[in-house]
Amino acid sequence: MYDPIAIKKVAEKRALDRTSQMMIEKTIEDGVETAWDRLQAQQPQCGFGQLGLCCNNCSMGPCRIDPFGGTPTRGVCGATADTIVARNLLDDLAVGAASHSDHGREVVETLLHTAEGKAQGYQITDAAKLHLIAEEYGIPTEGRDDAAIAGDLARGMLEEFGSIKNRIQLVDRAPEKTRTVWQNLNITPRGVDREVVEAMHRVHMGVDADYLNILLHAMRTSLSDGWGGSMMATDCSDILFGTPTPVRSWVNLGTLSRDKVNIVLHGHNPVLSEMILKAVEEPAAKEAARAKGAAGINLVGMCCTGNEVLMRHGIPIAGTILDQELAIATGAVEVMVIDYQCIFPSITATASCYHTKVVATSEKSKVPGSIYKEFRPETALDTAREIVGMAIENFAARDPNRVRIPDRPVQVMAGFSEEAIRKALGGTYKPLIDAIVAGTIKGVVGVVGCNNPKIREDSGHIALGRELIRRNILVVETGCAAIASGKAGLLVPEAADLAGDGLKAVCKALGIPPVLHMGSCVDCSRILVMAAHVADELGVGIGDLPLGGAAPEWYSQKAIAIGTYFVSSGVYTVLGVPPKIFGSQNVLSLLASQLTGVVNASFAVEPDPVKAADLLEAEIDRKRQALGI
Ligand code: BF8
Repeated sequence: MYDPIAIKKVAEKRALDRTSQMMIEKTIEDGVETAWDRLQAQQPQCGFGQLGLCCNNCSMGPCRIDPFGGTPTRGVCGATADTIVARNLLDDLAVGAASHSDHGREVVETLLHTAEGKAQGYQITDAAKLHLIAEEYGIPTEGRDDAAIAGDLARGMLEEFGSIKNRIQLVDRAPEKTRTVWQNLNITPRGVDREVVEAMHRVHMGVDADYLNILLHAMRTSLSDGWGGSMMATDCSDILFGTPTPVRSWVNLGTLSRDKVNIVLHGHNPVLSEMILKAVEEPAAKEAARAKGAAGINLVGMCCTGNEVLMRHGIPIAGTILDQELAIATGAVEVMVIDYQCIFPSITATASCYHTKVVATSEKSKVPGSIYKEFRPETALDTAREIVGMAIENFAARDPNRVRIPDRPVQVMAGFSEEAIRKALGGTYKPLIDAIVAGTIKGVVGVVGCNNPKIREDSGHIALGRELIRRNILVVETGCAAIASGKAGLLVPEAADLAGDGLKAVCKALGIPPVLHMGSCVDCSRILVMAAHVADELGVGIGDLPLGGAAPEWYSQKAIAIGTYFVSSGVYTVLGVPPKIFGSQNVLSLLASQLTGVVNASFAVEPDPVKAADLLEAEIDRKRQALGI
């Protein structure tokens, strides 16, 4: 017999949000394993691995280096701590850059299929953005139809992946001063695939042994993601599905419905989620759901694909990466549709404790125990209808006695694309710049990234976000960080009351929240574009701006890529979870201090959110001073 008070205490320790806590309690009562239980089972975690000192790259190993200066000091091949730590970091970063960029490639391919009339259910929604980007690529637009322009643009972008040009096009969006820094360091990204392939080459035994050289390539690889693969994902998603504008919706596990068929969209690519949304909205689907005794169909998002449909359509979002098992534990999810990234391989084991069906849709991301429905642009809508039909059928299998859904979803305002922010400011960044110069707003910090069961869910994001806005620092967010802020009520204009007087006045005047939801993780590219516009208006580089970045609860390789392209672009970035680099003093001091002399930004590691806010504010002050404001 469980002790309800003890269970409550465990839940409170694991998560900040009450709805997540309620479902953690249910997982314990139901005997369902979660990431927190698995983290506990892994204790103590490998100390060599945590320091980055374990090398498992080849079969002369695995090797490890004594972190206390004893032996062994080298792996079997002769690699030192510096080499091993730097190589492991590049390896992780390349995985992250590849994940964002491969997602980007699929969106670009869908644009191409759409242009060629081969994609079922897709269309060009934002023709104005299509024209603007086509012009950047030097593609003629005058007198041509959108399909022809889109075809040329998609082909031009696909060429960027295996480019032979030595420089990707979207780099031109960066301010000249920032581009010059990259040129001088020889880290201007050449092609998205090229940088990742070269990273894989460099980490092979007997190739790059110079930690500095390895880290420079890590920076270049990250830039090919931020200003390449991710930026293309954002741009082409906007062209296909619309550029987000402010929209109201709801967030947390309370968005699941007691009397409707619940479908959870989990993963990253809007190419999938947009079609499921279309299929759900068809009258025939609604009718079929009613015929099965349901009050309708309730579509909710999870993780970044949830952010995509929240941003563009106001579809409610159930939660972050750590909420995926908790959503199933409500006992009310008929189908969880997955594509890729941040999907626990154990999700089907969780689903098997209830009636939930997990439907995998990507050929590159299959999960044992799931039902596989391959999603291809040519047959997308048919497949989406089939998946929705499966969910409706499964409603009858729901056991009402095992259903528990938390009350009270929280309202959010999302949809702050770079274009929407500029529009809210009256078409130019001048009002924001004026407010920054006047000190009404001290600076801007991008709080991004994941949840990690090592940190009480959402607590890092929320404490940091609140601390920053209190100090008159505008916060822009993506990914799970933005979802966390939504749950805590920071994504509504009324949250301006929690901000310092200056930021509060600006938010009230514009009717915007002090924490702006800018989208999914690939949409960190929106933050780069916003920074580039502001820098251009001031005639400086991004590294000169009073900006900061933070990933208080990060876990993924993608977050390493994001953090590194932030820093490489000139944005000082504070991590709340230590990266696996503490085994090399040289790597540490390069990333945490020496980089400042080169890109005017560096990394810091600070798990305490208030101290992290201190660091970010100090950096903002340093940059304000240098700008003479
Ligand atoms: O790409 S923030 S846990 S869901 S990796 Fe994953 Fe991290 Fe969430 Fe989105 Ni991003």
